[in-house]
Amino acid sequence: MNRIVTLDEFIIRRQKDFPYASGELTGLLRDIGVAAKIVNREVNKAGLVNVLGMADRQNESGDLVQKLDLYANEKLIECLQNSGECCGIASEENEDFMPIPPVTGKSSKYVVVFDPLDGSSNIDVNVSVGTIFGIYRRKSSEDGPCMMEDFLQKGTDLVAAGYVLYGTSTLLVYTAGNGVNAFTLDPSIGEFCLSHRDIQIPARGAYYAVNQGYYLKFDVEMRRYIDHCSEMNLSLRYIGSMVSDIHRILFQGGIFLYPQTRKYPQGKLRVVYECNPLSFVVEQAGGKAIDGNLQRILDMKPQKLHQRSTITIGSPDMVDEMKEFVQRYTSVSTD
Ligand code: P6P
Repeated sequence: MNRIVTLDEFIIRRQKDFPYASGELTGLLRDIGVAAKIVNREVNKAGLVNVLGMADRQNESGDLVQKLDLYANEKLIECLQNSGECCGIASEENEDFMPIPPVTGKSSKYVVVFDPLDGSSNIDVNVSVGTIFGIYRRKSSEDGPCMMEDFLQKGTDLVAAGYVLYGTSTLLVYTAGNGVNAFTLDPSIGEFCLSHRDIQIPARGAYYAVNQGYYLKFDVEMRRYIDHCSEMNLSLRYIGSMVSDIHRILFQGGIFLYPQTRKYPQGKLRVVYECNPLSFVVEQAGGKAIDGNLQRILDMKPQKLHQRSTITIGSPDMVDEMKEFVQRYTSVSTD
């Protein structure tokens, strides 16, 4: 039987791979792991809490019932604030970024971005949701508080990124730029344990993920590509939770698309909180991620904190094929 390797042990062991690591990144990843355990506890009883909350607006401990994504947001902020391992936070739930004053007098060199509970509309119907996070080295001077420039960095500048999937089991998947590893929460010991080492996304897969309901709203070349997926007998798997859809593709191969629509002419998904962290993970596993202009997502320089983008992400051969398909169709239609 393989020896259990906990997330903490793995992170600390990997820290030795970075001779100049100060332990701050290790501390940050551990803080996110703690927050994930706390959120997981509430997600697992959310249906119950929602029912109790709807009955008398209070849960069993007498606290006002909070929407779960606000709860997750608060817990992540709390865990990151108390440790002092980062000097700033930007959350999809908050309009602006939050400077974090030094806890022990020393200023941290990292900032953290996250979507505390992606796909939270699925909670009420017991479908998987997830937390997405990314960690950047600050660019502003360590003499003062973090600045907006620290959060508007390209995805290529990410130091670490990952997600927590609250599904049939709870997984934490992350990369620090040297491969992707997954840890499954063992509730009996309250630890994330290494369960999938050095994940490699299949070059192609049997699934495509897109909101088929928007088919008639997509540009014609995107509709033709989606027709091509059907002609290739791919199976459509789309549950409205990006973390869950990407997780399936990371493990089994496939392609996820969120093209532009009239409602979301720039695309719906957020560059800082969703596209960049998940694209970093997928690229580290051998996959690809491009935007509607067929440009690499990670090369994009965000101009605003809540900037949105179109995205095609997944197996490398399928993303390349989609790119060629769209280029060929666009060139033919503009000739
Ligand atoms: P639509 C959830 O709200 C989310 O941000 C992603 O997790 C998900 O992939 C997407 O939006 C679903 O959007 O427009 O298909 O419902």
